Amino acid sequence: MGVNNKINVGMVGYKFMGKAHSNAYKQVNMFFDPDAEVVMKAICGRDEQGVKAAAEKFGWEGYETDWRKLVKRDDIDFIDINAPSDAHKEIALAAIAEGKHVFCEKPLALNLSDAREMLAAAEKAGVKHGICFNYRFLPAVQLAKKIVDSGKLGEIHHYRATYLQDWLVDPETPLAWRLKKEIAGSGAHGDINAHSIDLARFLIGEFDRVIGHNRTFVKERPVLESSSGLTGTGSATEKGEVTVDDATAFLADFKNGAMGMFVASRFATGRKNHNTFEIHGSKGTIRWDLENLNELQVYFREDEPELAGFRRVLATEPEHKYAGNWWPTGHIIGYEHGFVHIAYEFVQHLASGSPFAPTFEDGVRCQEVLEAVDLSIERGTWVSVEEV
Ligand code: SOE
Repeated sequence: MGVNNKINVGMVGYKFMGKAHSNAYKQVNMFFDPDAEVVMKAICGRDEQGVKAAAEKFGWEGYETDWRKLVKRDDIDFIDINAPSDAHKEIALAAIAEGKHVFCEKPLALNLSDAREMLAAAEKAGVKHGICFNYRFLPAVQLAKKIVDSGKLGEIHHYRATYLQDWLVDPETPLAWRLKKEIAGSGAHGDINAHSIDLARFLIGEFDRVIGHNRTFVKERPVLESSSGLTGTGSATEKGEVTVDDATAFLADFKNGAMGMFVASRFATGRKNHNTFEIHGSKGTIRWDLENLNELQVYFREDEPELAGFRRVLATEPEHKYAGNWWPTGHIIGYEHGFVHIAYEFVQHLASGSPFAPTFEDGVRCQEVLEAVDLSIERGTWVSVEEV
């Protein structure tokens, strides 16, 4: 892997996730001791002025304006894809054909068949692959996983998740690429329920069946010249149709017998990035909220009755995975640190073959649940995840 113990990354995308991933690669070398140094070879984007400025600002050695050229470069070991969702499959298949390992933003693809094609291609080519479900890699979420796996919660009865934002509640917010089905694949459902589905699979296991419903509250929005990022920039000229969900909620049965409740919305006024889970077991409960990402609320029935109650664990101690790589006890970390941790683990996976998840397999499993919910909405009935 790599030359002189270096791992050379080429990245497609230079906006929001491009910045988050660039920051992650820079910080891996500074705060972790990877088995190979990450070299930020080239960042790629269609707009030369924009991608050139990003390369200089983010610290890339160079830039490309055509991903077809990037994936062919001999001085690159893996391709990081964080372009809009409709580009994931074509870029990944081309990179895999060139023998490149691939690290892709979520959701893996526009739909399940594309996601399955990407997984099959990566497995056939024998390249390594990963998907950026970054929230698994925050210390408090790693602690949640450790608690569940230890059996300290007992039998899991309920898993409740929300992913609530409100950046679309103003009907004058312009039509961005995330609101067009042909580019994003789906709206709040594929964008943020995807995270909740992955966290549930990571923490308590596989889904059995689902039933959902959804809304598109605002059916058309102002169209801007450049509909980049979350909301776009420029002056509105006309209105365009919103072709994705603004909110999707669903019930779930897990294979382990737990009951699931999920809701993702971009119209949850006042909630900015309210990614939460609460897990109720026969012996205790844990609750996590991205807006307080260093904290895990815990409740254990074994506590003395007069002292029973939820208490806050601050996951910033050396005992908490990844926390010790940053600062002394109690010095909290932020949203961007989950990306540094997943980047470190993927680089280690490439450099020394250490285990890595989530892979494209997890991307496919997530897409299966997403599409089972969509099918259940069409039919108005429960749908088994194995059916899609
Ligand atoms: C917008 O909903 C968004 O940027 C998602 O695309 C990310 O995956 C999530 O982590 C934050 O919100």
